[in-house]
Amino acid sequence: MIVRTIVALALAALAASACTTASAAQLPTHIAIRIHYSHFDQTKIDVPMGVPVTFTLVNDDPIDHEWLIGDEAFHARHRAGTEAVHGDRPNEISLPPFSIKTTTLTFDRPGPLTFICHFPQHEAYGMVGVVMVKPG
Ligand SMILES: [Cu+2]
Repeated sequence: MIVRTIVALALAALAASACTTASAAQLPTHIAIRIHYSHFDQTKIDVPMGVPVTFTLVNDDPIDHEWLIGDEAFHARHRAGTEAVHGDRPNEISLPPFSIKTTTLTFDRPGPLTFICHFPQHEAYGMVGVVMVKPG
């Protein structure tokens, strides 16, 4: 009888957790992305809309990379190389070898954005990830 009660409690706990969907308020606002062997260690990240989200970008490679986040039109400009050299824009981060940089962005629209390293061949090699902005 005791065992049956414990099983019932465990099932109830499982059902309760399964019903809990992550609201935007519960999503992380501090995210670390590590680059190693020319890959991002996370490629699908959910973030909340309308609040500052801080990204810590760690380049563990002996070569340069970059972390550029935006929509398709933004990436099309970077692929074509018509965008100016990256300055201090918070969505365009240059990452020298073995560097760590932090940037904070507030996303004001829901939906997916892509982060890509636009160094030659890096996108094709797989340096691509998606940030999904979730409304609150
Ligand atoms: Cu790269």
